[in-house]
Amino acid sequence: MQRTGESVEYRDGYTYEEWVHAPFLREGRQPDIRDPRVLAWLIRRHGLEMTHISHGSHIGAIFSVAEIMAVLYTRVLHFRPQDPKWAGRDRLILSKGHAGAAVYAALAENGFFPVEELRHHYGDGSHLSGHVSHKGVPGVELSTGSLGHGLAVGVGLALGARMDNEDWRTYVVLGDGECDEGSVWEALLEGNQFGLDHLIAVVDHNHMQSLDFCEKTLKLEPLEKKWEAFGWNAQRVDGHDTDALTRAFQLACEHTGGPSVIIADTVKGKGVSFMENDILWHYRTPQGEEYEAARKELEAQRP
Ligand SMILES: Cc1ncc(C[n+]2csc(CCOP(=O)(O)OP(=O)(O)O)c2C)c(N)n1
Repeated sequence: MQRTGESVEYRDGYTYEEWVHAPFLREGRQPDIRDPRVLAWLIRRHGLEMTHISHGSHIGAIFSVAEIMAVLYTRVLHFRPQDPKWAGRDRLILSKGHAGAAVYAALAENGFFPVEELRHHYGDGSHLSGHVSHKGVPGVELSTGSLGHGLAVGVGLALGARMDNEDWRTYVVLGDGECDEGSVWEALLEGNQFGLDHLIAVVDHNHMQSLDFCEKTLKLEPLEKKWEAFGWNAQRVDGHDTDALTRAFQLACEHTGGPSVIIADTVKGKGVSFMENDILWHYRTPQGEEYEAARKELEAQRP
């Protein structure tokens, strides 16, 4: 990382980390990041603050994937923050790379780099680019942002692990609009052909893409049946239910003989009433009264 993550005042006498953690600190406790509901809340709260500071986009996409990322980082992935390149780690690719703030937040909260770094997201001199980047950011496996490539890389990683008799798994998180890309379906064919049972995909199925609903753009339903037809073991779950997601990952890990997908039904903008299911919040940045209203709503929901 280029910056040092120095603790300086950010707002109202708080450092950036204290400002985001404030609802917990006011109660005399620290957030328990091993609880997926707490980590999901932190991902949303950082996502709001980071897009607010940077005037960045994609808050709706960050909010829809929060529980998926939180369950991965609390219940599923094997990783070592002090040894990010540990050979036995599971590999995670966020193929919908525009939601990179969700990964950065999860990594910082888990100690891969200082939480204070998050305030420089999208800023000059920071490695925390808007679309997720592995350059200079410990814990990120692959830079993404051009949609449709993550699953093919995931196939290659899973195949390589198999050839090396390695036991780690590869996880790839895609958007549903991203599934419009033909390259996704080529990767599905390959994952099936090679019988990659250590490859698990998750589709953040928020039913929206950048400018409209998926079904009004390019019809995807019945999505799990399409993945099944391509030979994948498919499950469909509530993508905001951390217990349901945990169980789905367990079942996917137990499946042998071929790859698995979890189609996670989610809500774009989940967590802030006026952002939910409103396509405006794909690109709109939270500022002024909208930022304050969103912050109050999130703070009222802290677990
Ligand atoms: C190859 C490519 N084409 C277009 C874009 C522009 N783009 C950025 S986000 C987005 C919508 C993605 O929708 P979805 O995969 O459903 O993700 P969501 O934001 O809904 O989570 C598009 C089209 C891109 N990043 N890459």
